[in-house]
Amino acid sequence: MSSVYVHGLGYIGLPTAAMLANYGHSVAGYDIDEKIVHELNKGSINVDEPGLRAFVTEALESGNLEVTDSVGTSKYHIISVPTPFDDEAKKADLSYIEAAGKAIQPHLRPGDSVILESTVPPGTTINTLQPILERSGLSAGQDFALIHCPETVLPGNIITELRENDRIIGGVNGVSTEAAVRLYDSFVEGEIHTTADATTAEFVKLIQNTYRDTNIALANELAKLAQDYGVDSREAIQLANRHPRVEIHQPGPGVGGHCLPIDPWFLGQDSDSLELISVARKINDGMVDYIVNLVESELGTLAGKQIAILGVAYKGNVDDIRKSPGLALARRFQSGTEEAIAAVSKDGGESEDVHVRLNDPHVDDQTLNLYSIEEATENADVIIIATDHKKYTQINPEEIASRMADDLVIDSKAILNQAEWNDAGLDLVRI
Ligand code: SAJ
Repeated sequence: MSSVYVHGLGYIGLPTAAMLANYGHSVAGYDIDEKIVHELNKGSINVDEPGLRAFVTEALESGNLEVTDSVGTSKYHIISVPTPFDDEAKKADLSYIEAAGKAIQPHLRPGDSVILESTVPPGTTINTLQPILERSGLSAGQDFALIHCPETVLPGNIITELRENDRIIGGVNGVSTEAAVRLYDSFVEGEIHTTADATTAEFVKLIQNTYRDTNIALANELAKLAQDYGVDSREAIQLANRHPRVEIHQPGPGVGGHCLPIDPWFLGQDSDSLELISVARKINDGMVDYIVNLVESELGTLAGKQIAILGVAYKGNVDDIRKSPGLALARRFQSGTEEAIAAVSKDGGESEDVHVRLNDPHVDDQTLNLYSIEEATENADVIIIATDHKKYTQINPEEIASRMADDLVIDSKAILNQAEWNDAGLDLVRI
């Protein structure tokens, strides 16, 4: 069994470090954030993911996983640090990868392997990481192995997917690829696929998420078309998907998280060929406006209305609020639509604020003013389901109906039972 350093103990690095340790490797988990290291050493886990606490505890208690605030020598170095996105410039911030490379470089020895798992624009492994590591005087592919092996796990199902998903491994040469295959082979139960170079592996990761984002944009456009024709988009998509070669995704309030809304831009960062993909991004981001306009047309005006948004996590049953459609909706409502403001000014009245109350049973974020479901829906003119949390399917529509000031419910994730909510006297509109 090998010694492995995992650089970055977030959503991917922490479960990866624990997985390797639980498969017998001697693992050092390193993070630049001393608080994370300190808390982990006390047994407190910084990532909310089903089963992860027990999994990490097992790794720590076995003695195979050590969490440390310094970098040392190791046969393998896995880099799983964030690649933040500069929204204005539409560019990846590679500073964490550069910092990881600089931290590894003085400890690099002949025969070692460096594996980049972070999602990056094509070419990052050879153009950004390789030159930094080669400052050691060692040559990538000759003296040390350099590989890109993208992570593909779904938040909410990380431990299972780490083990069961196929992996794509692209080294800077065959020797590099083989070195990484030996490590991943020790715990991956899915198939391991190799590519001739690191850039292909980077590209593959990005097109997986881009496929999903673009497909969701298609679903969102179809949902709007369906509404124009009085068709239930969910039923139509379900029926269309009965065809053996059709797999349309689900419409919703937009695409959140740190992957799907960002990776398409990484793909286009050093190319002029992004067309369909950037339009898809616009369609998905535009779902927030679509919902605001829908609510406004149903209620007549937004002025003075009370709006309950259920769900600020970017997707169901997780606590992650990065690029949350629910929060984007709240911001959009609070800024008011131009039409609403114009209508109010035309009447000569004062612009009345829109009141938004947020609820999310999975999110515990001190920066957000969150309400219980009861508080959020009290006197609400409209309820918007923005996240498909399982808990929302258990809400009693009768109770909700007795609390609301009006009867509009927008179910943007199609999780509520249409008949039951209509029977409770509520006007349920699905996206
Ligand atoms: N969404 C829809 N309609 C759908 C599916 C998803 O609107 O039919 C929305 C979700 O509500 C959410 C967003 O898309 O707001 C993203 O959710 P997701 O579950 O599609 O994906 P992520 O971001 O949680 O994880 C993705 C996964 N990629 C793919 O499925 C191709 C995961 O496997 C990757 O490892 C992860 O990105 C990553 O780290 O890149």
